[in-house]
Amino acid sequence: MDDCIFCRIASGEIPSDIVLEDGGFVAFRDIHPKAPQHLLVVPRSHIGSLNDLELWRKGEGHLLLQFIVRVAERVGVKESGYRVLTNVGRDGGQEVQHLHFHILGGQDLGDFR
Ligand code: DGP
Repeated sequence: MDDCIFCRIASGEIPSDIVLEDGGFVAFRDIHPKAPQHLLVVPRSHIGSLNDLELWRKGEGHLLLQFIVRVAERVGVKESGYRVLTNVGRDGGQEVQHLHFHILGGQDLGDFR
């Protein structure tokens, strides 16, 4: 989608601090980090949110989870621990309408949300 900021980041049209990418997914640093390590993982293809799961190919969710673990390893939080979350819709506080998963770590997150 031309006007989707995360599509444009995933395609490389807009520069970002990419830490890992493959054919399906891209991980880059959040512009407003809420933890020492704060990454966003997005699918390259435009999917609005977790609610649009019907757009996923079979097995893509598993690939996504594997990718998230690889990102955690890449930024050095795999063993110390991290949090993965996705915001959905208005009440979930979703600001960008392209499915993305936050990976937060690098400190004791406690009950941080
Ligand atoms: P959410 O509330 O889950 O939709 O969070 C969107 C996140 O995306 C928010 O933490 C800030 C981040 N963000 C928004 N625009 C950009 C951008 O242009 N570049 C980067 N790196 N992050 C962005």
